Amino acid sequence: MESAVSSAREPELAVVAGSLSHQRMVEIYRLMYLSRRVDDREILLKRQQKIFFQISAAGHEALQVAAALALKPGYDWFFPYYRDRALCLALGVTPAEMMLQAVGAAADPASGGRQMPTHWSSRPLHIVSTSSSTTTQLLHAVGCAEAGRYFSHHPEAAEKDSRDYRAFHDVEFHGDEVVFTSLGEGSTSQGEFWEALNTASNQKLPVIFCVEDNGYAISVPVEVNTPGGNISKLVANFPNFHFAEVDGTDPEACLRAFEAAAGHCRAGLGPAFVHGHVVRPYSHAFSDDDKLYRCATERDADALRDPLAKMQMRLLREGVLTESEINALEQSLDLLAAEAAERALEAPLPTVESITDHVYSGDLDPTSHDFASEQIQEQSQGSSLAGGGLAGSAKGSGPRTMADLINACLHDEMRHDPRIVVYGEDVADASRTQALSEVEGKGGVFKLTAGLQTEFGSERVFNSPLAEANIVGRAIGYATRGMKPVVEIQFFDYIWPAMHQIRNELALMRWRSNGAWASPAVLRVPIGGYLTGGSIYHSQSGESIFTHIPGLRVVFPSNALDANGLLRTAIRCDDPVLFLEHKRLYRETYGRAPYPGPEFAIPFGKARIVRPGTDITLVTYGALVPRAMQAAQKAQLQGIDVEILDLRTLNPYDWEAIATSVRKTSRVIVAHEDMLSWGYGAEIAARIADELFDSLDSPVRRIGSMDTFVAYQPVLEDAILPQPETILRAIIDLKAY
Ligand SMILES: Cc1ncc(C[n+]2csc(CCOP(=O)(O)OP(=O)(O)O)c2C)c(N)n1
Ligand SMILES: [Mg+2]
Repeated sequence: MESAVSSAREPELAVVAGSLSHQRMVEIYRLMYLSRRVDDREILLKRQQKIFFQISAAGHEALQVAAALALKPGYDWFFPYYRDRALCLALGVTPAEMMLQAVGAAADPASGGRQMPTHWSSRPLHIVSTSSSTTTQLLHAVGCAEAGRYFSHHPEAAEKDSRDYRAFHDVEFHGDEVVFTSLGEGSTSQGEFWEALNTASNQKLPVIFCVEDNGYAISVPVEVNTPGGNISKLVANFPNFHFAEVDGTDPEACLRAFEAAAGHCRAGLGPAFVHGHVVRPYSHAFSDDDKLYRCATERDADALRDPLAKMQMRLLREGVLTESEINALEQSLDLLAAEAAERALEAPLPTVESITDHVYSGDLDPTSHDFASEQIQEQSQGSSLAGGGLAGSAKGSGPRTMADLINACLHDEMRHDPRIVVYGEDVADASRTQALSEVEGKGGVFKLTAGLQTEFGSERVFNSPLAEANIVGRAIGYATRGMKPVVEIQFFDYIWPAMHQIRNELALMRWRSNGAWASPAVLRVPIGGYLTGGSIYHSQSGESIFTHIPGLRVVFPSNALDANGLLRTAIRCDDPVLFLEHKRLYRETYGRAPYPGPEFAIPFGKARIVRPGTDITLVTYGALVPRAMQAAQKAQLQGIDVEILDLRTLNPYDWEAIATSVRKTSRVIVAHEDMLSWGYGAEIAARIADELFDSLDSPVRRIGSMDTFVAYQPVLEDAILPQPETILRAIIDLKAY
């Protein structure tokens, strides 16, 4: 964006060893003061109701400016949190750009009017879009650092490829880059804080974690969040870290701390943890009043530590600037902030028509013909199944299971695309590589990733910690750097710890950054019941919870060939995909198919007519497809001709196919394994009733499981889940209506 006011950051300044040069001190004060004045200007606008939210960096400026000055914007990477105005100013975000976000202007370069002020994003400066969610950004930082390391080990992976998502992702990397991420001390209570430290420590990643400790999380004092009241003491035993605990109101101490931290990271020694004690003179946010929960003596003591006042005193005391020089500098910065606000208030607003821009990729449409190569190809030479892949069952020609063809697709795509990494719980053949030569290998609890580590190495295929948010959060970091993480959540039943990352981060990255960033990761997730003994925690469905998330593609194949072709599209497209694999179908006789070759792809949003018919349309997917087939065959004996549509992808879904079939049959059942109430079928049924009312000869019928969880005892499981007989009864009923 052309900004009206130029960057606040001056060219690199030399640091006099041991002490700050006068020039450096003035620069630090300039940035700290400007940050405070932009906050003050925003507070004024908020009082005038010209902006709609305000949260400030007041009291944190010294720590933040020091961090920025120790690092390199556009070279290093940044995952800040909402208080980091001084950091971002010092990195090069302009006051004008900040004000454009505050008013919600179309030209707001961070989000186009979609995010609150101080929700940072800048591609040129390498500031990756962050959310309001405390702590999620730390795992993105970890994935980002892993991606940077990967590209520096495999520079060839940075090459573009016009055939897939790679065409739209420029890759930049430097061998000694550092990733910076920050959070408040209260946010260290989040599990994802510990999950991020875990991986950064274990993998010696060049991540600087900066805790800006102002002693409060809104109204909650530090000792409530942190046992003992000091986070540095709790994290001190993580291996490979460089630790620093500093007075965060002293810019010189902070600068030294960040320089040492960056040095540790750039040297490849591991991550760093900088804990700065700061103050919070402006309450938590505009809407908060800390007089309600802090006593006066405490607030007065804080006021004495205000970094801005302290730095001003230092400039005077050390003869760096005279009082009149300070006044002149401050006036020029006041003007800068005021001008930025005035211009922003005149800026055009986003159009209502633009609201749906960037929910999904506008560049690469996974429903397009480019992804249609559905004709089965002859088994090609050197096919995936000949080498690597599943042992035994996968070898030789002939029909293959869904498990085989998913595994084959992973092998093919990893050969085709060096940007793919595969990780998750137990997905490696063996974490201890010395064991690999002696053992067959695990390759996933369902063996879907078998042989991948053996063929592609431990840098591309590895086990994650047992932490689902860690898996998805890191995938987001990888994907924002242009890589393609294809990760596994071991069971759908355990996806919930990652829900925050999926709903608030993965699916939102493109929309909230107005198209600047994207995180097109693939999450492979075994789902569903009919396992006989799977019980509550290995049988859950729940796909409608995910189809209710804009920005996320949801795929649910019912047979081997579809799984192969749809997984290829999921990997090659540029949107995040939840790829649901029904565990019961992995090795079924139903739906086996020959290996279709390494280029076989199926577009999203195209249903398959599994069985043509004239009397009733049965819309379904997943494990209900074979059960619907059984029911339809029995119905045929009674003279009822059922047409079965397998949706194959749930978001997007093939409305045209549904409408065409319903217009022909005039009767429709929507059937799924998931619970009936508020399920996926409710949406489809409502739309049919709404748009196809005139074509219907009977009500729209739904089939789903009972509104309960799946029990262990098979008698109960059978009663809870829909069976072929349940479907047959509904068919007969509806025909008679
Ligand atoms: C996951 C999550 N839970 C709750 C909130 C609401 N919230 C916003 S800021 C905040 C307090 C954060 O305190 P701290 O981490 O100390 O940072 P500070 O604001 O003090 O800099 C809370 C609870 C949120 N944004 N995200
Ligand atoms: Mg705090």
